[in-house]
Amino acid sequence: MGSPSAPKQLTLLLFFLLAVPWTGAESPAGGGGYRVVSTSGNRGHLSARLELAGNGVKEDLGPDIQRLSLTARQSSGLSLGQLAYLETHSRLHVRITDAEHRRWEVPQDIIPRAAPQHISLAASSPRSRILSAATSDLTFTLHSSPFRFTVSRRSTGDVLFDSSPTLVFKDKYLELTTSLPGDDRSWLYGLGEHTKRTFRLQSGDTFTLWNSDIAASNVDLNLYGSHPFYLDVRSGSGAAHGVLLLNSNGMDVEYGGDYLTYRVIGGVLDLYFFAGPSPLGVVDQYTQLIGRPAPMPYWSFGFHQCRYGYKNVADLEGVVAGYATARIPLEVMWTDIDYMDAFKDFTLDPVNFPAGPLRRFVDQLHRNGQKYVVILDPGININSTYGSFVRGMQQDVFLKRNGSNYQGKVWPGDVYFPDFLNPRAAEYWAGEISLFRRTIPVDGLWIDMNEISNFIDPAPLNALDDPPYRINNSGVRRPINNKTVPASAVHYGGVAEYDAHNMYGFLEARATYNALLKDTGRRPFVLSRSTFVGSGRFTAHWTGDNFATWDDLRYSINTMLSFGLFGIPMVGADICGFGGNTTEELCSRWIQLGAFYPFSRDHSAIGTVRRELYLWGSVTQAARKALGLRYRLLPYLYTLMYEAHATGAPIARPLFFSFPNDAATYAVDRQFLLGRGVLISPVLEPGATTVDAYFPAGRWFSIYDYSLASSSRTGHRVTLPAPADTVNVHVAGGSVVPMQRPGFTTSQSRQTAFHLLVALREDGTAEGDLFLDDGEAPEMGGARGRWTLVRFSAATDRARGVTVRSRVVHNSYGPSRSLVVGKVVVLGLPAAAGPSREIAVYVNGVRVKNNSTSGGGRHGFRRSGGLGVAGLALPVAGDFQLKVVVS
Ligand code: MIG
Repeated sequence: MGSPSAPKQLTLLLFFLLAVPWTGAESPAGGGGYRVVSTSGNRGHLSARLELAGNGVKEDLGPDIQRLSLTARQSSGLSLGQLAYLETHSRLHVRITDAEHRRWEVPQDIIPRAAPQHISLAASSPRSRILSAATSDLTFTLHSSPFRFTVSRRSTGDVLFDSSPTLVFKDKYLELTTSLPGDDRSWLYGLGEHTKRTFRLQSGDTFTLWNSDIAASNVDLNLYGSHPFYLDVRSGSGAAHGVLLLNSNGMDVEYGGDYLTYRVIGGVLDLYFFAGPSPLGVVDQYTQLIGRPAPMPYWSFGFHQCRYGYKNVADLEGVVAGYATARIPLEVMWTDIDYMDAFKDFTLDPVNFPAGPLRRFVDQLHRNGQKYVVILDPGININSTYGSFVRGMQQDVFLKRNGSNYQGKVWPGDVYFPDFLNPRAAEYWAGEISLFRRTIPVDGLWIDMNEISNFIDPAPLNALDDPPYRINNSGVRRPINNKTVPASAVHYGGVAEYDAHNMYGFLEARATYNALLKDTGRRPFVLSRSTFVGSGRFTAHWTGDNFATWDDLRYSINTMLSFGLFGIPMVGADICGFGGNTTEELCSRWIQLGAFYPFSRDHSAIGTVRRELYLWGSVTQAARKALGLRYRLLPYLYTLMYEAHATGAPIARPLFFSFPNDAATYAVDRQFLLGRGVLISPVLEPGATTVDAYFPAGRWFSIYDYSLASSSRTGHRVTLPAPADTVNVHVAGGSVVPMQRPGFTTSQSRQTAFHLLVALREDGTAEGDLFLDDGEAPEMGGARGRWTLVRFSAATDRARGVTVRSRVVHNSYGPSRSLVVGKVVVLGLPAAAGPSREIAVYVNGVRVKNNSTSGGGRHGFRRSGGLGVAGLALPVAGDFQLKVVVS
């Protein structure tokens, strides 16, 4: 733990500072602010008392709080229970709150973290101070009169955060501004959930965080989730850092290019700075605090088919048969609210989805190696003949207002909402899920409407319903009660909905995850629409109600990449578009992109044209090819899931994650990477037959024909052919990509031999990992889990040969011992002169017979220095050395 007393090499340097004037942009607030009246500190920890300076500001928003406390501390960012000790201190925590009264904060139970330190009253006189651990790259500087603080990066001298003296701290309004170096020097990403035209945050935008059932087809409005976290990349140094405001209250975050202003309607200013300096480092440090992404079952990486409006069991059966006939992989069949009896959770429509036929359908899916997922909404219909309602009343689990259960309206009519802050509600929910699973053994659950969505606008009851500062809800400063439960509703423990609102989806996801875990004993799969900081520990996410438009196809990349930053790597958008009538061409291009969403699901709205992938010839063709490639890449994708779970690394990543020093990658949001080195360059415009792709420095090989698409010392743009049936996918030099053969289901694919695609970088080397486990054990990796991790590496030698090595790092997954590598393809050898060269293959030093090819074969193979060795049977869970000599 990074407690201030533990690490020996921590040194706190205290300096007197000259008062440095704030250099940031003029804050819109003007005036106001605080001054430091006392400070104290010890190693790695600093406290200060602040007092209101002057007469206060913005009186219409309420009186200013007179006395504040500030604490700042450095830590290694290790989570509780971790034994390892980090040499570098990557996290800085700055907390400002009322010195005399407790205020609402995100509960420890939601984001476990070190308790705030008590402030010693025997403090020294006010002075400006620097908090700087010798091993940290982050330096905190406190300026006393007027109070402000800066966070700098020691190694580059960059000022990362520079607070304006115009801090405002009232009961229901907090305002904090930082200056930033400006558009071209500081690139910000994150602050969601919003649909954005670009992945990068645009100066002039305000990001409102207040969970809302607003369709994702709306650009720049507050949507379903709240993630007050941003990643900031400085183009001068290529260094990245992250900033989290850990606060669950509604807020507007205004980004002006050279400043960022938080306007928050409650809670405390609880800021965490993550030092990076690599983008992967930032996400690692961030997810150490908020929790690592939950492992997802292997099957959830298969293709999913859903629709709002499936009519009956026969309709579902027809869709499953349609995929089988068209030979398009289908892993998971879904059902929306249509299956319920009058939209009541845990019931079945007795006419269209009766228990017997539905159960037989699900059993058949399971025999096919396929899975079944259904939707749940939080609202429980008020109806004394409805078991789930009766039990909920008996157990008293519902959200209250004014002393009785709060009554809202959703699909089933009048409803009460389980109060997931109440531990009894989680038990109740688990009981209902378990009962339902006895009838229909669903494999996962989809939780929708959990913002909470309400079809009525609750009238204000007290001041919480109409706070003095109106956040920009829905883009037009709608009241915070708009289409949700009232802010004056009361949760377990007396917590106001005003404070807890943004956490409801998190809490429901946690309850649902725990319910599935308990009932099945297997790794849960939960898909939640609403999310908060840390939701990735329990759930996947889809981007909500997009529209079948080319714009929404494009914007889906921005949201997907943002959720990777938020620690929710299992994310995807509704393929072919949810609302509106899709077209054959749009659907084709959408499956070509969507086949590479970490979570790949086709979904559509009731009353729109059907869009199952077998319905149009060209879509079928595009789907077979793109999903075929996805399934070949399953071992790679699943290994990325392991990496995400172990380190927080997103599965789908922006290009700058692999190329942080190439400033030309910072604006790229029409392409993305899977992991470090698989580049997806989809078509995003109608009528296009080419795609304009950016290739960072190094070698890039086509994954289809192994041709070298780009090889350069600097990044550059290349126009690639993009015929209707093909999505461009390239592998970066330096990657070893483990693949298998495609199948109709992931379990079929998992039976096949591995194929290693070894793409050498210029110096003739490459590396890559392969993670294996049974795909459904609750734990992924870890001390008690059964898993195998193999590290592959390749290097060329002077004798025109190449050696591919595997090293088994961990090996407790028994079945991995019977799996073999059947084929190795190496790209990027010095070009072979002719197709008929002599090739000798040695396995662990012994020459073996095999089918090998150099040059010839596929188009482009020879020119890219390709060499293939097939007919191998190298046990994947044993170290091996494969040497190929070309003479
Ligand atoms: O009021 O369950 O975003 O995916 O199909 C609409 C019906 C409720 C919204 C979800 C969408 C789902 C739909 N739901």
